Amino acid sequence: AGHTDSFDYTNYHTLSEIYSFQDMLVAEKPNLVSKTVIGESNEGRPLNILKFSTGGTNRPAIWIDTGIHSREWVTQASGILFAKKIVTEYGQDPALTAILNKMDIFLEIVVNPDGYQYTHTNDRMWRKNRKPNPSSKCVGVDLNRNWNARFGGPGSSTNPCSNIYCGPRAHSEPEVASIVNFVRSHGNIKAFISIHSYSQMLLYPYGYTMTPAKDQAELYRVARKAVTDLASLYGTRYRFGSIITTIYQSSGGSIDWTYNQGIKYSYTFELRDTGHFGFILPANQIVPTANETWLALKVIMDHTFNN
Ligand code: ING
Ligand code: ZN
Repeated sequence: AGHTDSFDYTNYHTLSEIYSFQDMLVAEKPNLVSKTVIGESNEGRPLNILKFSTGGTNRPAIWIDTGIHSREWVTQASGILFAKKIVTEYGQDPALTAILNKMDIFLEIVVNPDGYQYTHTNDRMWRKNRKPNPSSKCVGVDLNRNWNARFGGPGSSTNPCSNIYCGPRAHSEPEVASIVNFVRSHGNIKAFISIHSYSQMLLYPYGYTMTPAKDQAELYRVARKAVTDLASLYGTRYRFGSIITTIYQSSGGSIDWTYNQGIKYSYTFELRDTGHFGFILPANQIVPTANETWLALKVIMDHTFNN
């Protein structure tokens, strides 16, 4: 077994390499990081989350997930870097230290492990999970259309062959249901941040309706500060706003569900780029992407901590 100091953060990694990274980090910092298996995927793979905590019981928490869509490789790669940054910055960075002295951070780096494996072995552009659909030759459910937030509505499809197929019913997929159960049973999650690529956007609810979220003014202000800090590092420009007005209408998405559960700071990122490389972002952009995104995440985490 290696050490996370010598992990190659500048390249994309296989699923088993990501699993061993997680175990290395836990072994190195057992007082700060632990791993919980919240369920298993359709094909039986573990759904791991990392918990960063300095103590307490059921502290207010921040949730971050990457890789709900398997082909968005810069997100899982950035998730690895966020995990490493949390352990190196704790005790060094005053803002993060203050946050972790009062709150926990949960990070699910590979929400869709079956899809991720499939992007390495069969189809680099695979988005959905790998659930066989009865009565169809097409495989997979879009895990970001499977949530109980106008499930099956506009911006999703009931056709199993579609890349935005919502699945047979809300929370039908174990990759989604395990997060739903976790969020419900935890009961004290204050921010829920789900990370996609690509488009360079920071989005907040709603995706299914033009009706503004009741906290829209605050969500807007925090997003503006987050994208400003993000751009301060390398000049990367992000658009921001509600999902429906900024990217497209979409029903059954995760942050619409978490927002309706009362998690006010529900955000989605669309990381680099704006389409030149798209999902096939060159590996030399992993570290800068994670670095700039981390600044935006800290704005959202800091605001959550102070409110
Ligand atoms: N984009 C997201 C998608 O699932 C999105 C956009 C975000 C929709 C949040 C709904 C809620 O289509 C990508 N790149 O997958
Ligand atoms: Zn996505």
